[in-house]
This record gives sequence, C-alpha cells and structure tokens, in this order.
Amino acid sequence: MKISVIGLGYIGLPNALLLARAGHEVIGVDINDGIVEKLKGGVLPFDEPGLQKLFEEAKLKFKAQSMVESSDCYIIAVPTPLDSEMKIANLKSVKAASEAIAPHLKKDDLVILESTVPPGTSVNYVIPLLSKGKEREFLYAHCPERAIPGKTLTEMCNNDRILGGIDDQSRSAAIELYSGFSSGKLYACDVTTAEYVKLMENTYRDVNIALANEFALIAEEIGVDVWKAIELANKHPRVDILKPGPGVGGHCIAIDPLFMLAKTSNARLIPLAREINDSMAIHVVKHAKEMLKGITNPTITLLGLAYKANVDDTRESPAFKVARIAETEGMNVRVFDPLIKDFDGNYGDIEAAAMQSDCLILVTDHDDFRSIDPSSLQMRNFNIIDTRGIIDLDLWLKNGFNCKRIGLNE
Ligand code: SAJ
Repeated sequence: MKISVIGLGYIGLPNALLLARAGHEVIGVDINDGIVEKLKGGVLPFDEPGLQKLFEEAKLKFKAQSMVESSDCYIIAVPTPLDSEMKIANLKSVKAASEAIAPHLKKDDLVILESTVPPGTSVNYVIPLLSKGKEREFLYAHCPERAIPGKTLTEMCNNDRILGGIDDQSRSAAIELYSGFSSGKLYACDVTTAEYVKLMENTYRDVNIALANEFALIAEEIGVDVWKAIELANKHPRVDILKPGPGVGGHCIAIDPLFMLAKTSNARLIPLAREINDSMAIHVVKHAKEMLKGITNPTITLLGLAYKANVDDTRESPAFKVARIAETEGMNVRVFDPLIKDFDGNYGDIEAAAMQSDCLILVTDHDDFRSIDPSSLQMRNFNIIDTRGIIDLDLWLKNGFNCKRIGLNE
C-alpha cells in the first residue's frame, strides 16, 4: 500500500519507518524543510532508541518530502499544542494537513488521525474538512498513539491500542494496517470514544502524579519520607501511586487534561490536579530560598533541562518554570543537562556548572545524575535539592552538603 504520513515528529517518523519496514511504500511529509533535508541526507532529526537501525532497515521504502501526494492511506501525526491564551487545542496543523490531503482523496482511501484532539474533533471538524462539503466516500479512523518517549519503538510495536473507526469498514482497514507491525491487541470503537479514551489516559496519569505531589507536601509537614511511604503503599495489590517531582512536563500529560476541560463546566478534580502539579516548581524554589538565606547574589545550578529522565526533549519542562521563578527571587540560574545539545547557556560539564554555585537543584532524573561525585564539585556553598528522590543522600551529606529532598523533611 502507498501511505503518506503527514508530520515527521516524535510519533510520525517512527510510525512511518515501521510501516516502511513492514513493506509499504511510505512518503513522509513535513512542512519543516530542515527535517526533510536531514532525512534525505540520511540523518535523523532526533534521537530515540532503535530509530537509527530502523531507519537503515526502512530506507529503501521511505522517502521524505514537503508536499502530500496521492496515496491509498494518509496518516496525520501533526502537533496539536495548547493555545495558551484561549486554553483550547490549536488545530491549525490538523487543518493544514486535512486540506492538503483532501484534493487527493479517492473512494475507499483510508485517512487516520493519530494526533491527540478534543472529543468530537474528527466528526465535527476533520471529516468535514476532508470531505469538502461532499458525501464522505473515504474511510476514516482515529488511532491515538500510546508510545512513551524513550521507548517509542518498543511501545509502538507492543502496546495494545484503541482504533476508533467512523464505520465498520474503516475499523477493519485500521486493524489490518496496524496489525502489520504491532503485536499488541487492537480494540475497535467509534472515533469520539477513541478521542476521549486518549485524553482519559493522560489525565489519569496527571491526577495520579498530583496525588503523589500532594502526598509529598503533606509528608514534609508531618515528617514522613514520602518515597518510602509510596513504596510501601504500592505493595497493596490495588494501589499504584506515581512519583512526586518538580512538576509535570512534556507535550502530553500537562496539556491533554486541558483539552478535556475546554469541553465542560463539570470538571473539578482535573483542574485541581493541574494546579497542584504546576505549583511544584514554586515549592522547589521555596526550598532553595530557605537554603540560600543570608547569601548575597546567590547562584543556583539546575541539573536537568529535559522534561523527564534520559530524553533530550525539553518541551514544557518544569526546569523552565523553576528557572523563571528563581530568577524573580533574585537568583542567578545556571543549567547543566548532558543530553541537551542545542540550548544556549547549557554548561558543558557539571564541574563548570557547579563552580562557585550556592545550590544544585536536581530537576531531571537522568541516570547520569545518579553517579555524580560530590567531592569533585567546587561550590561557594554546598547545598543540593533533590526533586526526584534519586541521589544517595548519605554520600552527599558525608561530603558536606546540606541536602533537601521533596517529600522528606529531615
Ligand atoms: N512524572 C512525574 N512522576 C511520575 C511519572 C512522570 O512527575 O511518576 C513526570 C515526568 O517527569 C514528566 C511528566 O510527568 O515531566 C510526563 O512524563 P511521562 O513519562 O509520564 O509521560 P510522557 O508525556 O512522556 O508520555 C505520556 C504517556 N502517557 C501515559 O503514560 C498515560 C505516553 O504513553 C503517551 O503516548 C504520551 O504521553 C502521549 O504522547 O500522549
């Protein structure tokens, strides 16, 4: 089958390459010339475990270009960011992709929307754009992605997934396509249910993290180690509490709950969870302020800029919020992240980033940060705040550091 994948980002590109490796003729389309040129030159635009190997294996069946061309199947995998002023989904890229596909659509072609959208978007917005006022003769499905950055390929190939078709024929066509490279179970439903399920999954995770964060705040007040407490609570067969931290970043968990809120006046818990997670950056800076009391012109060093462990992705990272708030408190802010290559001001190594600094704040739980040698750091004042519960506190204490961990008040 000839397949056009529109959007060659973190989801679209791996998907396109998996389909190419499965034997389809795949055209990867992106409006970003930089991405297209890189791929044409044999270079991946971002890193992800296994992607390079897959690229080699899929190369002969894959080509990148900036224009959509007539195909049998079209997969839309473009970003759907949040319009920060209106607090609703910005569907500009979905609209552009749909309008680019529409002139090519033939009877029984299959269009798949993978991008996350508010419930009702397929039926009320995307399908009308594709149909251009005529009766729909193409097949349509919404098949939201569940893969997690850092394990994208493994999860794309193994996760169960939800395929929401507009009719039986569309559902069968989507199942056939995904079963070509996925060994997970494929569950068919209607399109709006699929849209809602996707938002529910990420909202569930956001609310669970908010609960962990609230447990951490209370634990600090009552003098309990929340990390130990969560570990013990999770020994219950029906309890699975996530981890507290500096807040929730990434392109999905911090945003998708808001897509749900835009459609209702009945939500109570979901906005509260967002508020709790967003407030963690303030809590982190509050601890820094306490540790830095009496120090003139203090400098802090953030360890980690990525939104989560072991990825080079900074989208919506809590590190930015911690940095901004700290700056408004009069702190000089430095950053060190060994995985981020293209950020001005990122220090090349931890020794330089920590030199004459007054406080380290571990924001991202990169594996690299677990093995920092505290004795190698020449700081002006020896303070560290661990927002992820990963450093060996005894070791840091032994090396003369004042240590603070979120969710632990000792
Ligand atoms: N985080 C915590 N505590 C935790 C787990 C995560 O504070 O216990 C933070 C992370 O540090 C990060 C943020 O939450 O800042 C989000 O990270 P994540 O690993 O929870 O999720 P994402 O955004 O990388 O990927 C999520 C996944 N969704 C779910 O697990 C329900 C993934 O499966 C989705 O495909 C992805 O969103 C998406 O694209 O929707």
